[in-house]
Amino acid sequence: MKIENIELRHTKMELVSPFETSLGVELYEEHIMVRIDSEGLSGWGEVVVEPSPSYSSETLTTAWHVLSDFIIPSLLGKNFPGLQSALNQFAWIRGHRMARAGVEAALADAFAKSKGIPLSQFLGGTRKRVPVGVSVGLQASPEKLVDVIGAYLDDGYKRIKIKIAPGRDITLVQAVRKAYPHIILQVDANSAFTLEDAPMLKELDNYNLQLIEQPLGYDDIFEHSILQKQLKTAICLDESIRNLSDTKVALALGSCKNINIKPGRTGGYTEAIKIHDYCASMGIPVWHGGMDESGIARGGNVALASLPNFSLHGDISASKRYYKKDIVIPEFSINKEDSTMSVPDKPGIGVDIDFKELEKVTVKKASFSP
Ligand code: OSB
Ligand code: MG
Repeated sequence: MKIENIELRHTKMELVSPFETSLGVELYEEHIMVRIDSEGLSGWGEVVVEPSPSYSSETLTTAWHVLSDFIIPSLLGKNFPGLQSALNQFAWIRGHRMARAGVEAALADAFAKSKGIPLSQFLGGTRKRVPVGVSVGLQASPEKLVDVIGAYLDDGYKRIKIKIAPGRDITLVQAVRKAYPHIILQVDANSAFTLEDAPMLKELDNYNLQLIEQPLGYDDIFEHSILQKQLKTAICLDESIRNLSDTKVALALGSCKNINIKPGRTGGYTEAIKIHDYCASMGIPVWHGGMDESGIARGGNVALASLPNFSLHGDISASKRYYKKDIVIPEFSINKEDSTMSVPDKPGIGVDIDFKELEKVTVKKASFSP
């Protein structure tokens, strides 16, 4: 496949409601869309970075820089027999995993389309539907949180994740459990706590949570192993797991019992699949995380989540849970009867780009040719 042209778009899409976590409040999602043109087709990817280095150390500006000055020049005008040979061109770059993942996504979409197969099949996926849930941000009050969750349950989501933060932890879990004693419930702290909070975290054992996501430091693995020994509830790592090596350390130390896999965080599908496969070999279930993506990345997420060990419900929700209007056709929706999302069966990411809508949300555009 010959890489003829690459286009970057900085996009800004308004969320249907503010998304608050222990890291701050988001009103908009600003990501970078990557389009790779090759032999009459286009592959699409999304760099799931944020404007500020809060969830990850990358920013919109660092990603734009690394893409335009290093990754894109390494690919332009070259001909690649397969995905790995293209990835090898920029494998020397350290870090910048979200930037790399957006390009790997666009390349994988292009290769799958050139073969005429769905991305799911290209990545080794085996399922037609993947179990999904919803990630609910911090709300103004516990009562409001209960109401917001009620609306998502009505929409068909059978797994609810709530964000917690210091001072907004046990009280929220108590309120939600009282209102909904039997739902699959899990919490995500985004690294807001320390080992000094162990007594409160131990109390969470009383609420039948599916898991506690990333309670401690964003780059910690060791202290999570100390905490996990004190808890009955499974710890799930998100931020701490960048690659297969981190996964091996975390499982060897007993730092977690589940892993949230996001291709943006791991530097792309290839590393994500290595983590998935290793976890499968160790009997550790994984699930697919989310970064409030547009439909472009969502198509990739659903495809990746169709691999067999993504057995827990993912943070993969319908387009309308995030945006009034998505930039793909058709938009993503869920199957209410079983809280799943259907894996598209058209070639590549399996959805078309809504160019009119994409143009509306584009803040800045750049085109690169050999
Ligand atoms: O920690 O899982 C997280 C969104 C942005 C950054 C980090 C996280 C999240 C979410 C949203 O929880 C998941 C989604 O896309 O629905
Ligand atoms: Mg998380």
